[in-house]
Amino acid sequence: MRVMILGGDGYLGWPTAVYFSKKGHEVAIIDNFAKRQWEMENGITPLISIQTLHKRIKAWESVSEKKIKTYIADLSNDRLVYKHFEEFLPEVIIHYGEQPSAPYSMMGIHHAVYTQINNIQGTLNVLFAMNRCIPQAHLIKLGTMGEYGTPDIDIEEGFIEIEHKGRKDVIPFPKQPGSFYHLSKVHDSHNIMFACRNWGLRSTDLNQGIVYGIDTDETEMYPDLNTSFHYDEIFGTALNRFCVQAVAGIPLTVYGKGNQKRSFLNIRDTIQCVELAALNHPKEGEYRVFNQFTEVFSINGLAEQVKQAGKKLGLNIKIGHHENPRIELEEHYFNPVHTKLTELGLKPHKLSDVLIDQMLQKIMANKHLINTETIQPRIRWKQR
Ligand code: USQ
Repeated sequence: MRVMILGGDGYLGWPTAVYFSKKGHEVAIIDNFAKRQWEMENGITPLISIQTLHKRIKAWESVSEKKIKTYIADLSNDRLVYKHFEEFLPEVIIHYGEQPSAPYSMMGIHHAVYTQINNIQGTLNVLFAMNRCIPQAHLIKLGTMGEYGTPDIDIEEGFIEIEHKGRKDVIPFPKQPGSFYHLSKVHDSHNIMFACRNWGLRSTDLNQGIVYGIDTDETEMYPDLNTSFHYDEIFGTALNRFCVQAVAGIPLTVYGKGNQKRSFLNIRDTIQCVELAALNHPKEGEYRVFNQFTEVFSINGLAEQVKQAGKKLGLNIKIGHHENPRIELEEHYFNPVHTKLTELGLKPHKLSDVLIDQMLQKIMANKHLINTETIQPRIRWKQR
């Protein structure tokens, strides 16, 4: 297949690109290096520094003898999106090319507006360019489980059957997201669903949970193939942060009561899920939603697992309790359905002591690189 990865320089985009390349697909990356700019703006870096995209592609070529094409382009530039789609003619587009952080979007008016314009405009340009140049292609779009929020009923996989005043219909599951970032994904979902209905495009919206992990089989092949692993308050996700805090000797930053429940998956399973979606494409005009995660944990449960795994390595880990910088329910019902990827053959890499142990060991080997100043939460959801 010809596979184009939007945001192919990022935490998930890069390992996806090398995986599909290893599998023999023709791969191209589009990226504008915005993530590297957001890092510089905020004085943060990944734990282990990553090479330039060009160097990483060269390194990949030398270990695999496979080529990856690169297009340097901002998705907000519609003419470039059309041009690159016309040239590469992708059969599958995997779209990670968005601002991915909830805290970043909550820093203030400029970051909220930027996140929504960047994400929504980029996706709209992708949809228009698909319609013009490659209407048969399959758009695999990274959405988020956070689109649903935490309602007091089971979360269905994209759609719910409703009976109202004696009539029934199947409609999109209600969305109650918890940040301007998560809202941008909701708006994307509506735009994609409309484009499928209106123009006959085909798309899979992957409502992904919180990803953890440092390596995949391919990034482990050579040091220059590292992906960008963050632990700061902006781009670091809960488990990745807790593992770095454990090694740095900082009490784990559990926000509020810590009884918030969220869905999680290993970075290796992100790639597995995206591959399953790519190999099983939707029909013309079909918009489908997969809830992409493998397990549910409470934040306290996660912190406790890190503490127990760290104990075996001789780490004396404390669990701290912070006033919650976010506005979110800290005790709630949470039971999301996730059967569609399992039906397609997903074999989860579940979280275990062994896995946390591997993460802790890699972080311990790079302990000297931890910048402890970027860990404590400063961005508040409440603006006044
Ligand atoms: N949390 C803590 N302590 C921390 C960091 C987070 O208690 O140090 C808590 C938060 O309050 C929240 C939960 O952990 O309740 C998750 O926070 P997170 O920062 O790990 O994840 P989130 O902001 O929800 O966003 C991440 C990704 C985003 C993706 C989303 C999936 O950054 O791109 O869309 O996970 S989901 O959460 O399912 O919407």
